[in-house]
Amino acid sequence: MKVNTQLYFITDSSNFSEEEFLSRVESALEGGVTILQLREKNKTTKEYIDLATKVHELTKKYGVPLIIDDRVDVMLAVDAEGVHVGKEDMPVEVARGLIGKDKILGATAKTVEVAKKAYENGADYLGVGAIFPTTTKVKTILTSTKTLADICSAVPIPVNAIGGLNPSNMDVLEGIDIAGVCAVSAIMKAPSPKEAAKKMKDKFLELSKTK
Ligand code: TZP
Ligand code: MG
Repeated sequence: MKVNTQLYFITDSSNFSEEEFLSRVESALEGGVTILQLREKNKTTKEYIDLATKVHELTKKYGVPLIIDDRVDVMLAVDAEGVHVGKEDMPVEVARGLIGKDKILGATAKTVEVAKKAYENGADYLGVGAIFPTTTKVKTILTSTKTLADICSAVPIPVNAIGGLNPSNMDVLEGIDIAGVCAVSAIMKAPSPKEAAKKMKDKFLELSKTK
């Protein structure tokens, strides 16, 4: 499945009321997010499905694919466009078998070897990082821009950079053949998610021109 990952927004609902969270999600969508991942670590299955249903209403309004982090069951329950799996989640080939060929499957990769395997096993895109230290709650290690570039050369699918990225530090990505950038905090916690999303997308597009 071909997918536009130029501006990949990953949500984090912690510390927001549901109303504030949904309004921030919509603001980010107005700012030009091209793909959106709902990432919830502390919700019951019912709560995850309820929130995913509401977020899906918004993403559909903006024609943006909704990816569910980790949970194939939640993705199937709300008929979201895809699912993203990390190292400790369901293996890529198992997820692909469950979701079928028409859904989007994303995977995390921190080495060329893992990236190639994920591609061979059915991943449609890869997230690579953390490029910078992150304040978002996640088990991750730093990934060098050299590894990021090597992964881009090793697989034919879109590769996105992730981790601590914001428009003022994205210059380190210049010249690397990424398909897009991912962000949680830079958009989620911004005074205006719409403006933050716009700036991040503009910066990515400016960097892509120099390739
Ligand atoms: N995987 C690697 S870093 C990260 C994930 C989910 C979090 C990125 O969040 P932020 O706030 O954009 O640094
Ligand atoms: Mg995960």
